[in-house]
Amino acid sequence: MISRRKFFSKAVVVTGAAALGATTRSVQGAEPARQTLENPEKIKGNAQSDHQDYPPGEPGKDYTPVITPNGSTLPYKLVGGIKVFHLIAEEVDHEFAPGLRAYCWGFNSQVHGPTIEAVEADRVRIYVTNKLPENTSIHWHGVLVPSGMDGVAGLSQKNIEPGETYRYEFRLRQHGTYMYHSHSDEMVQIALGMMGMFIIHPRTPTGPKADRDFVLMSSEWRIDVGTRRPVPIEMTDFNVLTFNGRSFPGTAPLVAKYGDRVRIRFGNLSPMEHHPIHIHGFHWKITETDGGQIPESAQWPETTVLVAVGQTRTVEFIADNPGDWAMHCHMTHHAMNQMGHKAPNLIGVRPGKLDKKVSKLLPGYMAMGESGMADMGEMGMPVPRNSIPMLGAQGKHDYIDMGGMFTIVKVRENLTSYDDPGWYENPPGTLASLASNDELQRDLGFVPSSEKSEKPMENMNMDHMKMQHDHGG
Ligand SMILES: [Cu+2]
Repeated sequence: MISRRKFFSKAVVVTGAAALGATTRSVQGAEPARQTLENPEKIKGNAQSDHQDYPPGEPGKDYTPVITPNGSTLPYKLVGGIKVFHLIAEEVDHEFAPGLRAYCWGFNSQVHGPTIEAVEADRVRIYVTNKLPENTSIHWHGVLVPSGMDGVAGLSQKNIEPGETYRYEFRLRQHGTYMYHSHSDEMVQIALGMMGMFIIHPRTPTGPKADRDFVLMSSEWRIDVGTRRPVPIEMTDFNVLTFNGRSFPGTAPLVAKYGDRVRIRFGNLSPMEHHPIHIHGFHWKITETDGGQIPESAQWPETTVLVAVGQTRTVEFIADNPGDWAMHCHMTHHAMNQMGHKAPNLIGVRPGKLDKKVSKLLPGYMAMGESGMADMGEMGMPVPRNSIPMLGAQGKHDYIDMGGMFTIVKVRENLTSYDDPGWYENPPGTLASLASNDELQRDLGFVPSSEKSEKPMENMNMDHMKMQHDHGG
């Protein structure tokens, strides 16, 4: 992109020219007056370049399409060189993971809505049909559009009433990772799922091409155990955490071939919380924010990227480490499934015969977590209908007691397709395993027992502490 200063100095010239042409155009209703100022890239070297149109970007030729795990890309139709999309806002009976469904609001029978994908300088026309029982409107989050296309109900446009279809139309003057969401009764409509991702590929790509280009949108929900409708007035205590509207084990794995350059575009439209997304097995670089590309020299290596509410962050890494790798929000309550959050803490408590006594009053009662809670999902504890408290999944080696905003990155050599390749076969000598007594005797000089250590303070430097006391007194 040309620098902002350069752009504005040229823009002054352009504005003069635009003002002359503006009257005719706005009378025709075809172009808003500011249209000439769109797409600073195009203005490069030619201030009169508004008519220098690019042909609509073609998938496979101008860009490699993105992959939305558990989701899809919104199809378009070309009409007179304009990409025409149609979003239908409607109620969706949505499955978060096997065992949990709820009536959400989404688009085109999906939660979240399908990913919109286009190319910089494309002209897009997006129809939005409202099949909800209340008003709505759509905001193109991070996309530079004329004010009247910004979708804030009341401020930028009229509400879209139930049954109505509105037309949004603008030229894409930037590239990067953006989002769309309802901007009418936001608290309810965002809590019920009305959002999606909006990807704009560069017209002239710079930097290495991604072999795998994934899109993951984070969100959070409050669904009380046994109910079928997310609670829109929840302010703090969310109990279902999702990537692309799914909780583990409902999340599809991200599959890559050994050596692939993997790009992941994260977006977060949770009502309230930021998510530090952590990957195992790799360091990634943050290559883009929702404000644009980061120059290579300034790209920041990390293993955890914080994606705040309303932000997008794009990361890239080379899949040079074969295996099954966890990728998840690192807030522990965001990588687990539905809990009441009101269970008493029984870790280390010996309930004795309490279980039996209580179960006379409450059939099916089971005290939780004397030695932790990891086994609750595995035991298949009886749970209310339509709920997934403590649900995890059987993994290759044991039960995986994770849930929520958790997924698996699967990297393999010799892949013939990107279908789920199953569990990773660990090469000999690369799997953590039970230590033998011989090994322990050889390396530690003794075999640790499971008995509680008798003198836990033994190794602490007590003299040092005592000295401090003496001086202090
Ligand atoms: Cu989180």
